Amino acid sequence: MTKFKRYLVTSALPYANGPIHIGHLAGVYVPADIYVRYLRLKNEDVVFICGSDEHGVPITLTARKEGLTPQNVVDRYHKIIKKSFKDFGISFDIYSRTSNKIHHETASEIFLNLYNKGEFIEKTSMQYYDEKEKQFLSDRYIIGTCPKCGYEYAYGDQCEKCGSALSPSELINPKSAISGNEPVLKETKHWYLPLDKYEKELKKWILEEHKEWKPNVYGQCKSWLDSGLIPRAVTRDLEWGVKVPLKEAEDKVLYVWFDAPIGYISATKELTPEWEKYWKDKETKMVHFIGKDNIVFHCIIFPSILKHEGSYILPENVPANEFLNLEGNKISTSRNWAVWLHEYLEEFKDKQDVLRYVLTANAPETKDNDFTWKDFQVKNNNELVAGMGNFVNRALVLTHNYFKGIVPEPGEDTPYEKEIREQIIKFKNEIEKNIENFKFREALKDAINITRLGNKYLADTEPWRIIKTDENRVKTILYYSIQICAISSKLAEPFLPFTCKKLSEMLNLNNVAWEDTEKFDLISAGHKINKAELLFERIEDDKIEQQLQKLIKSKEENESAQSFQPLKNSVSYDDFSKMDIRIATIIEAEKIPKTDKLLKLTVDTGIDKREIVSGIAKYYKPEEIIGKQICLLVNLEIRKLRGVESEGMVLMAENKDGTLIFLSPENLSDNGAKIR
Ligand code: B3M
Ligand code: ZN
Repeated sequence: MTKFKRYLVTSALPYANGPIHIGHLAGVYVPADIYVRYLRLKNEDVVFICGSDEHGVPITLTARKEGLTPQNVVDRYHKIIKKSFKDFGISFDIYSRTSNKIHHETASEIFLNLYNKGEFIEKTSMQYYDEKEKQFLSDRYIIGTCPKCGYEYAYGDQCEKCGSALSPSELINPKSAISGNEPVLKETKHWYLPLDKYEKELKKWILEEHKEWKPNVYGQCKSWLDSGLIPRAVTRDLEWGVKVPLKEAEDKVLYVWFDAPIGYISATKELTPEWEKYWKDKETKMVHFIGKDNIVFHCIIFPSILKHEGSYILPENVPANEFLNLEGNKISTSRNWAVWLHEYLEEFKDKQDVLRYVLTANAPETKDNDFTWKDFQVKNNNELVAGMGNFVNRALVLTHNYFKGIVPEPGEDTPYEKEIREQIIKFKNEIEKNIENFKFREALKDAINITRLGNKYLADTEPWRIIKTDENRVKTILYYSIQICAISSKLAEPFLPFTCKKLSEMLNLNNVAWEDTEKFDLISAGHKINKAELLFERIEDDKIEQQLQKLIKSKEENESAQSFQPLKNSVSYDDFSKMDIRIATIIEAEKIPKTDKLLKLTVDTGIDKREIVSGIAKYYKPEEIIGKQICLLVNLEIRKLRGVESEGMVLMAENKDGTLIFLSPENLSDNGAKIR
């Protein structure tokens, strides 16, 4: 297999903005761990790199919502994530984090190398700015109406409802996600990676030299490249992140997707002083394990950074998986529709391998797939307990019962035993081929077929029926059965590391190498095995029902919470008393041209008559609201909306389904009456 001297395996750095869930595991971390464990068993020189991705706007929004600093947020989740990976057996050589010093130094250095080589385009442009918060608004910091589908809470970089990629300038009625104010446009300078300039070399590198990449990865890269690449800003007007190492850019940071992949490099530096042989030597095979939403960053942007920095190698493969859904719905952190790893480890103690098995057997390797708790139970009970578990238990118990736990001297081989020897070699070769081609579902099938073969062998030869009449034959059968257990404890190890460790202990077996399995006879006659224990236990319906109820409850909670924005931070009475809210009467109403959302109202406030623009056109017809008494915030700064100077804000109640209704006094009141 080895065409390379060593391996550098990275797996996507999870955002330290929430815990790990089964979608992350199935998409990225279980396949990566299988691959690395296999390489180690083949005595390859491999480093397995990961860490927390701790920059980016979502983290700062979480911090703001919870009244914390971004560092508080990333400290909390870095700890949870790192522990849950360790407890689940994801065997990173290092799990680092991008808020640490070595990463800031490494990312700044690479930025400066590119800057000094003149790679960046420097461009000044007008960007949205929140004058109240004194902050530029990028990505998730700005919300507005999606120009494509009309969704009112689209972000500056993406509409979550229709999935369109947006830029802030496309939003209708843009508002700051921080203050709610309408932003102004302000000049700012950023540095752009000239991806358009790199398009030709990327086409050659990917489309010609890496036709072997998985179709879903190759296809996505091809469509990106065919649609033409444009320069991409690699700096942001934000505070939280790696500071741009340029005098003129003190108030800017590196775009999170510029710095995050460099986190692989900084983590390797932390791991070993020999980091450069992994990152700069052509005899290293670099493989990135990621989810499909990260393909462009790992196949187009990061390789461009590495190539044009000039001293790094490029990835040999990027075997991205598709997405795993949960009970037929998309997994969602914000809607708490997920199976969280740290909770699974609590509720299914010592069942790490059951989840590893199910997530590998159902891995979304070529298309999205679904996880259901019923299937989890069936796979555990029918494939692990009744399959591998049952065979191992019978082989060891019968050896104890008939030969006091001493592996017997085998008699003559029959064609059956010859067939078993040949079959095992085939399984081993298939497992190796499939792992090396990132086909872990296929590889797992053959790993489990080893003990399936053992179960059939016992069922066909029935040693318990002939022990009285042909003990010699039983010696051969149990000798072979113990060898099959020993081989399984090695060839299934990349997939089921906890189970295989337990099985090796039961067999009183150690220092078996992967290649030894070719010899078949791993355990000699006379060897004493230890006590037989169950490798797996059944999972009963009530346990599964509990999990389903938990999901239903979280769905109900989110349905109600979903439509209500989370409570805002508390305000002082002084702050509140600054607002002047009065009863007013609508005396005229009309639609504003070119928008189906806004009405222009003329209202009588008891003090004056004024014009107000209000986003209620979807809920009220102009003619039906003349004469209506409303609550009006009269001392809001004047805002120009669609050419109309709006002198105040009509207070509306927003229902669960998003509809808006007026707040009107229960009896006719004086115009100008103060709301207190
Ligand atoms: N933090 C994970 C995500 O997009 C992102 C990966 C970074 S890998 C350098 O969910
Ligand atoms: Zn949309």
